[in-house]
Amino acid sequence: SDREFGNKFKSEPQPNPANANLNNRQRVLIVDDSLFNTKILEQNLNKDYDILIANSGIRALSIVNSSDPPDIILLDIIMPEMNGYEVLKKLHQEQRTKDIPIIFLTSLDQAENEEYGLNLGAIDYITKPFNVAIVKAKIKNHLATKSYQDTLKISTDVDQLTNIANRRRFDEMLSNEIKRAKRMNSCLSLLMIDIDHFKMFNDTYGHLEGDECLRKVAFALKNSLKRPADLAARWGGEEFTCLLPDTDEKEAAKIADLLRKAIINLKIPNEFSPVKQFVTISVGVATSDSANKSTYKMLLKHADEALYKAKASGRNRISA
Ligand code: GH3
Ligand code: MG
Ligand code: MG
Ligand code: MG
Repeated sequence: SDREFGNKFKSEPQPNPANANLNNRQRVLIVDDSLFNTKILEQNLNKDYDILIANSGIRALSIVNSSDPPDIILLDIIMPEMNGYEVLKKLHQEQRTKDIPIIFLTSLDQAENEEYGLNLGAIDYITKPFNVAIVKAKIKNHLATKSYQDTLKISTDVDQLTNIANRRRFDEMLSNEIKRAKRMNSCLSLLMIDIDHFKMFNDTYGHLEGDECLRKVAFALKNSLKRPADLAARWGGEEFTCLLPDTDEKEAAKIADLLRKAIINLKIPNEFSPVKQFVTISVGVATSDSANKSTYKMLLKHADEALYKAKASGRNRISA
């Protein structure tokens, strides 16, 4: 129940994205140039879903791109300016919108139209005149599949304990960003972050407090990164990484120091720590600059070595 969910994640500053939709109604976008059709559909669906309406393909694209994408789209085909096939193609070109299930709802009742629509990637194809009960049942089934897929996607990309990106997600992003940095001739920085004397923290306060500390640190790291392209991830254990595209070493060192301060400012007691009375981190900085390109392995190795230096020279500091 919601109550259990609330207790389990009580200390969690943000809801688990896997469950984020529990209280929110799913959103259905209806795209049809006929006001009569949109009205009928809206009246029959608005008890169960939040309804968005677009009376043209262009309008549909602007709705999808200006807010959170809907969970499913009912899409007419024959419309002025841009037909439904074109709308689907555009949505499938973008990472952000390519997984929204689309059901064609159309008066084109020829087999070749249906075959074409399904081959373009529509999840279903319903011809007009439609039976409202069947449309409803199909939407319900497709939405169930979609939310199952969303849950799976989150569990492959998100670390269970801390709710930030996991190692798999980080590896994927790092490979992409290395390619992009080469293509664009830009810098790419990577931070390797390790909590200082965390074994002592666990020994003093117990593993449950340890887990709580990891969640707080993860949340603070993620929140301290201000640009949407930056990524904070849990590398494993008490180690975290940040990926900073288009960031040179000087700038990366600045960000690393901001993160270091953000963690001290959490004021999580670690009273026997030789470093400070609070939980602290050490950070290793590695940069692949536009002149001196690095590979995946080189960046990680450099960041690791820098982290080791930060540890050896006293902890609660950054090193490049
Ligand atoms: P250093 O300053 O050199 O990094 O010392 P440290 O004690 O942090 O390093 P060490 O690698 O010896 O200890 C890491 C500790 O992190 C040991 C392990 O029990 C703890 N740890 C790793 N993963 C988790 C976790 O998921 N939850 C909790 N509570 N502790 C964890
Ligand atoms: Mg039409
Ligand atoms: Mg460690
Ligand atoms: Mg450590």
